[in-house]
Amino acid sequence: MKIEKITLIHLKMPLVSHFETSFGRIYARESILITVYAEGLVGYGECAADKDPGYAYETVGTAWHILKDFILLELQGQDIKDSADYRARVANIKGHEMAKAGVEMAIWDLLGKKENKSLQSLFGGGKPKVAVGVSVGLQDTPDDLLKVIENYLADGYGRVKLKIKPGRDVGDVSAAREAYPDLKLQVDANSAYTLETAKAIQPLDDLDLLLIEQPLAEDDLWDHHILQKRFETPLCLDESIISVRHARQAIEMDASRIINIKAGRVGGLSEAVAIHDLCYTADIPVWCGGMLETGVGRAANLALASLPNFALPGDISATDRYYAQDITHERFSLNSDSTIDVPTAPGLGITIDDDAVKKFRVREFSV
Ligand code: OSB
Ligand code: MG
Repeated sequence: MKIEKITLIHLKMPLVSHFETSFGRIYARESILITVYAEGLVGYGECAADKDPGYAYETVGTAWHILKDFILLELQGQDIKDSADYRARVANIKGHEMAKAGVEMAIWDLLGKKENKSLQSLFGGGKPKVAVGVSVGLQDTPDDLLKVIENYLADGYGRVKLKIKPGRDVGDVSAAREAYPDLKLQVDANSAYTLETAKAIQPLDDLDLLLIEQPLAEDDLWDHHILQKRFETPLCLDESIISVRHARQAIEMDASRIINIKAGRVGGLSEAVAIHDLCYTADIPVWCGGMLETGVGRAANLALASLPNFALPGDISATDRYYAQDITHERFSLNSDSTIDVPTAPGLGITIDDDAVKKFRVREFSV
């Protein structure tokens, strides 16, 4: 596909409610919408990097720089065959997986449109709908937390993930478990602990949790292995897994008995599918993580999560949970069985609301 033009649009979209994790609170989500024009077709991608380097070192600012000054220059006027071809062309750029993944998503969207196939069918995913849950941010008090959970359960979510941090862990999670003895519950620390401070969360092991996500630092694979020996509850890595290689090493080390897959974090959908395949062979269940995506990234997550080894509910909630107004015409809604339908139209299966993009646009760049 001969690339004719690429546009970057930095967006800032208000969230319906603030989202707080161990690394901070946000009221709006910033991201980059990438539009690639080729052969009369238009492909869309979303760069998952956030405004601040709290979850990962990448930010909207670093991604903008890497896209504008490196990745786009590699692609301008080039004939790109597919995702593998694209990845080969950006292989000499170290790191910056979220920047790379944003463009790769647009290439998948173009490929699907060209071949008249949905992303789901290009990936070989079978499920018409995928099981989803909701990721609940830190609240001001345990009472507020119970109220928020109650509302999400009323919406129909069948699985809840609670964000934790030192001092806001065993108390909050015990309160939730006491109120909802049968709830599918899991926690995410976003790397807020060390082997030493993680002694405080040992009681979580008795709360019947599905998993404990990323308790230690992203570069602490070995310490996760040591921590796993203290827990019956499976540890699940998010930030630490940035490639198939990391996934293999974490599995061999028994540092991660379940893996959270996010295409943005691992450099794109192809790498995400490869991690899925590796875990399938290794008998390690996976689930699809989320990054408060717009409808663009949400559509990609749904296609990815339709692969067979996505055995646990994903952090892919309905559009309403995040945005009163989204940049896609399509809004994703929750079915009564805590699932969301996988898009079936060609490519990502979404269309862009240009007025919404204009409204949320911070800056724009084209080559
Ligand atoms: O760690 O999974 C995470 C959001 C932004 C950055 C990191 C994470 C998250 C979430 C929200 O937990 C998941 C979602 O609903 O999109
Ligand atoms: Mg996480």
